[in-house]
Amino acid sequence: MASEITVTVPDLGEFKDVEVIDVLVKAGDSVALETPLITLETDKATMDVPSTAAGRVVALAVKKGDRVSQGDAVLTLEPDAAPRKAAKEKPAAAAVPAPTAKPAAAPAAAAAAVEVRVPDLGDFKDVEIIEVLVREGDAVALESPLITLETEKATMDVPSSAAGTVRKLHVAKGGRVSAGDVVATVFGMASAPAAKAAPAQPAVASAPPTPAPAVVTAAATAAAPGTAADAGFSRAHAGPAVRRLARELGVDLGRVAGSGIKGRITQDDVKAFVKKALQAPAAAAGAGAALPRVPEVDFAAFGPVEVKPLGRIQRISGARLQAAWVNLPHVTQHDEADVTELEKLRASLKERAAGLGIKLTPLAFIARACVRVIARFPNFNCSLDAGGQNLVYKKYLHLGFAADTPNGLVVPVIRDAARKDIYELARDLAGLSEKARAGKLGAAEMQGGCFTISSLGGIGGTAFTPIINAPEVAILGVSRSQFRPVWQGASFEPRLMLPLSLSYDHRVIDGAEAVRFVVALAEELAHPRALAEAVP
Ligand code: CAO
Repeated sequence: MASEITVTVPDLGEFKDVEVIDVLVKAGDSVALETPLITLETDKATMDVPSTAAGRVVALAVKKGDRVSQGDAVLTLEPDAAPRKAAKEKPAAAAVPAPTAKPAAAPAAAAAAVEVRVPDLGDFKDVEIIEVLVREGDAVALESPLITLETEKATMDVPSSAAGTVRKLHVAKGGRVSAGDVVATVFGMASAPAAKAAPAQPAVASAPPTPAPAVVTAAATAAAPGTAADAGFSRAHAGPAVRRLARELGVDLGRVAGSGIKGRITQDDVKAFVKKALQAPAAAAGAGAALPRVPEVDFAAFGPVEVKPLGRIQRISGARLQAAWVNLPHVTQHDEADVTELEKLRASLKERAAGLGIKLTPLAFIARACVRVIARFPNFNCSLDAGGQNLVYKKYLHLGFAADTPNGLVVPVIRDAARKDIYELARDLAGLSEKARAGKLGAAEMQGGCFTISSLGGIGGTAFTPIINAPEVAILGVSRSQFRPVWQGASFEPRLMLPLSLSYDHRVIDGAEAVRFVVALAEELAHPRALAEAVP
């Protein structure tokens, strides 16, 4: 039996007495060369101490909360019967993550500025960077993931080919890269074989990036650029090993509560999150639960096909629509408003409005009616907070409206809609939809919405079930008005009837409240004089 070896803390640069914030193995565990054993945290960085040999852990010399310095024992290991060369050569030396690595500390490596490049990506070029995991000044260990790439087929991390400090980042989130592009300049220790083979080449060129499991791909896609989930993962207070585990299990770290020091997320937290998600019923588990998949079909087996990629807007809005559809218990309440008088009023005001360069469509009146009714039903202008335990009531009312554009569906937002009369609303509706169709809407013009109107009335339809623009709690769908015979107490009369479809989040709004809202809205539209009044 091979004799036991002690794995020690490597050169930590200027750091001493560094806190052990996570112990990643226990006695009896089998570990491979480079398996992270413990995680250390300085005030500047988090780093894993990897195993210097493959074998079985005999005893741990540290526990969570201890403080360690270079040379301190981490654990004793019974090496595998045929230990790898590296373990034999430096049985007690620890590999690596040194925030300011010193050349003398590791004989197999040389201190230098190492350009970490994108490795061979097979057939892929111009691949999108969906996450940047480090910042300039961060300490990274060898193999620490630096960025995450996403092709149509998989997500993959580009690992660091050196341990040291990130001196310069050459890429940004949303950018595109191909094999050989420089990702970062890391000052520290390049891995010896790579440095020898081709100093200017990516040290990981021979090691293809690790595609993440399919579930991670799905999660990454759902977290469209700039969404909360995506930002949550990047900002989560967690070390590289925990991030790796979360990515492997498809866990959005933004949703995991950290039990470690200063709220840091540990491996146990990630495991507990997964366990809870598996135990909870699918509906309650939210994003943690896997949805049954739609069967994959080889369409080409049945006839000729043409494949076109989804557009950017479709990809982003598709993911958001699906998130709202699966996370919010939607109910749609249908009703009709008698808009005969409203149409007469609109016809009488249309010309004057046209003189001011304003196209007075029914939507401006509907928007004004919504504003007036929302003022009486404040639940329609609130949102659940991220934890789902509190309602956030907004003291402002920005009104979104769905606009159909050649590139897909967008939702521009009319600021402070409650302060605007029908002419100002009509002007905003026309201006924003024109900008939307030209693809010129700024991000700020699509943010902060409180309630959305989706009007298909200009096209047709009798009713539909609009999807709530979460985290808003309700959306009004409008279909085409039509003259119909309506019983007026003594006879049928032709009345212009406007179909309304209100979808609401049943966690926040009760059915009775929803129908009261729609009835009040229909009343407003049926007696339109007040809608056309000036707004104080
Ligand atoms: N019933 C009958 N006619 C209606 C109507 C209704 N409910 N709503 C609008 N119209 C009429 C208008 O009066 C106008 O007719 P005139 O030119 O004779 O006055 C015509 O239909 C076209 O209106 P519009 O579309 O130019 O203007 P709008 O203010 O009604 O709508 C906008 C603007 C941006 C909402 C609309 O153009 C649009 O993009 N709608 C699609 C929204 C959408 O895709 N929703 C689905 C989201 S979920 O996939």
